[in-house]
Amino acid sequence: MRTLLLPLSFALLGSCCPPKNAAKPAQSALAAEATKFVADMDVELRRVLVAAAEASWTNETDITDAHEAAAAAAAKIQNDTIAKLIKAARKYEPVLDQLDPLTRRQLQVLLYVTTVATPIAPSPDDPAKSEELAKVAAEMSSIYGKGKVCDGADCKSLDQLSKVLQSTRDPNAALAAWKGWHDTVGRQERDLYVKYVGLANAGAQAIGFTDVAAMWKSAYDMPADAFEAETDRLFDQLRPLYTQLHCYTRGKLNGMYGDAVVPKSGPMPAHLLGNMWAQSWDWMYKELEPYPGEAVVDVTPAIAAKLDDKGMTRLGETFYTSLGMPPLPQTFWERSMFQKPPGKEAVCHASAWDVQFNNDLRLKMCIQKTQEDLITIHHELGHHYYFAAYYKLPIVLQLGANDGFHEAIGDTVALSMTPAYYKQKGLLDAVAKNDKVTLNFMMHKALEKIAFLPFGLVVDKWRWDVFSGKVQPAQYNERWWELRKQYQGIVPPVARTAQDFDPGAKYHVPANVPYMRYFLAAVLQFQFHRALCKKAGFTGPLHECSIYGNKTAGEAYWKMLQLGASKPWQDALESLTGERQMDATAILEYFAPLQRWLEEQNKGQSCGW
Ligand code: X8Z
Ligand code: ZN
Repeated sequence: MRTLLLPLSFALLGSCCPPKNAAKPAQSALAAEATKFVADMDVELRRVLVAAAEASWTNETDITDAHEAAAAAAAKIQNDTIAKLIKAARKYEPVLDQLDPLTRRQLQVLLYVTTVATPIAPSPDDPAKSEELAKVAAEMSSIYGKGKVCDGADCKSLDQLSKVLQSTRDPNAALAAWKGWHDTVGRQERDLYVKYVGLANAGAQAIGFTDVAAMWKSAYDMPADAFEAETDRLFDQLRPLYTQLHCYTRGKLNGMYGDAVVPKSGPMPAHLLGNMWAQSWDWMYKELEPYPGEAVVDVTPAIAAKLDDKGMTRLGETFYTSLGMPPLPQTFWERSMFQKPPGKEAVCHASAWDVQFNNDLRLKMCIQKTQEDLITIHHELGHHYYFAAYYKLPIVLQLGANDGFHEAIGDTVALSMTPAYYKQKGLLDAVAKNDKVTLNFMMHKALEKIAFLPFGLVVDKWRWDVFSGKVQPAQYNERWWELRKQYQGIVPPVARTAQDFDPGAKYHVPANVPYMRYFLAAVLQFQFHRALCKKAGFTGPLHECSIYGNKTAGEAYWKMLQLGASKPWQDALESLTGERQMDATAILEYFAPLQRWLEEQNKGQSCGW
C-alpha cells in the first residue's frame, strides 16, 4: 500500500516559511507541462462537477429510481475524473515550487483537499467497483431521504418524528419516535454502509492514501496527525463548559422524569433532549430557562405569525445585503426548493448549492416556521454568499478556506441576531437588559451551540475508526455509543445490538458528508464574530454585538470569502482575525457569565458521568 510523502507536500502546502533560496528556479519542461495540465483540468473538472451536481439536484428534489440511477452515473464519471486527475497530478509534486502561486495552489488543493468536498469519493481502479461505489452512495442517500416510520398505514417522516421529540414531554412517546427512526432507517443503511467503507477505501488507496480517514484528515494544510491533535486540543478547552451544561440539564431532567428515567448521576438517555440525535438541546429551553418568564428569547411564535418560508429567506438575505453584499440572483428564487414538493419524495435535510458553479445559487430545504429554521436559513445563506464571493476562481479553488470555514460563515451572521436585532425586525416586542435576561439568552444559545460540541466531534471520530479499520462492522454500533458516552455523556434509551446501525440514522453518514467541519465551525464562528465585532468598533460584551448593517465588518468578511481555497486557511483566518490558529477562547469569553452561573447552580453535585 502506498502512503504519501506528507512532509514534503506539507512544507509546500503551508505558508510558514520563505523558500530557502529566494531566486525562482527556471521552469523545467515538467513545470511547463504542469501549467498546461492545470488549465486543461479546470475545463474537464467543471464539466463533470456540473453534470454530477445537476443530476443530484434532480434526484434530491424528486427521488425516483430513474433520477437515482442518473445521479449515480454522473457521480461515477465525476469520481473517475477526480481519481484520474489526482493520479496524473502526483507527477508534478517535485516541481510545485517552480509554478506560479495560483497554479501551484490548484494542484495542492486537487491533491489534498477536493476529496473532503462533498459528494466526491475518488473511484477505485477497478471500474466495476467504482460503479458500485457510486450506486451504493446514491442508494444510501435516497433511503435516508425517503425514510419513514410506519405503524400500519400511519407513516411518519423524519420531520414529523422530530416534531414529536421537540414537543412531547411524555418519555414513552419520545422513545417511540427515537426508536422508530433508528430501528427503521439506521438498520436499512447498515449493509450498504459496510459495502461503502470497503469501496471508498479502495478509492482513497487508488490515489495514494491509506484509507478515507487519512484522506479526509489531510485536507487542512497540516499533517493528518497534527489535525487530529488540533481537534482534541480545541475540545479540551471546551470540555469544562460542556460538562457544566450537561450537569445542569441532567438535574432538571431528573426532576421532570425521576430517577428511573434520568438518573442523578451518569450519562443521560438520548431521547429526551428535544432532538433526534441529542445534538442540540434548544427545544428543551422552556424546561431549562434560568429565570422563567423574565424575557422572551424564543421568536418561534412571532415567526409563525408573521413570516412564511420565502419571507424568512428574504429576512436572511437582508442581513447579508446590510453588510454590503449583493442581493441573491433572481434565479435563486426561481430554482430553490423551499418546501418538499407535494406528492414527491425529497431529501429535506437543508443544503446550499451552486449547481453550475457560476452563481447558480439554490437552497434545498423543507422550511418550518421556527426560530431553529430561521437560523438554519442564515446558515445556508452563508454557504451561498461564500459561493457568490468565489465563483470566479478556478473551479478547484471554489471551496472554503477549509470546510469548517464554509460551515461557520452563516452561523457567524446568526450570532448577530441578538434580541435587539429581533426587536428591530419586529419579531420581539421589547428588549430588557439585566443579568437575568442575559442568562436566559445565553442558556438558549448554549443549548444550541455548547450542547453540540461533543456531537460535532464524535461523528468523525467514529468514521475515522471505521475507515481506518480500527473498528470492524460487528463493532460499528458499539463503538458509536462508546464515543457518544465518552464525549457527550449520552447513552441509548434502550439496549442496542450489532444489528442496529444508529450512525446510519444521522444524515451525514449515509450522505457521506464529513462532519468535523461542524465542530471546527462551532469554534471558528465565535472567532469570526469577535473579529467582526472589533472591526465594527463594538466594545461591549460579545453576546450583545450585532454587525447588522455594518459595512466595515461586511467588507472584511467579503474579502475573506473571496479567497475561497486560494490560500491556506491560516492565511484566510489571519486576514480576518489577525490570528493563525483556531482558538476556543472566543466561545469561552462569550459564555463566561453562563459558565459562572452554571457552576453556582451545580454546586454540590458530582458533575460528569
Ligand atoms: O447539516 C447541517 C446544515 C447543512 S450544511 C443544515 N448542519 C449540521 C447538522 O444538521 O447536523 C448544521 C448544524 C450541524
Ligand atoms: Zn452547512
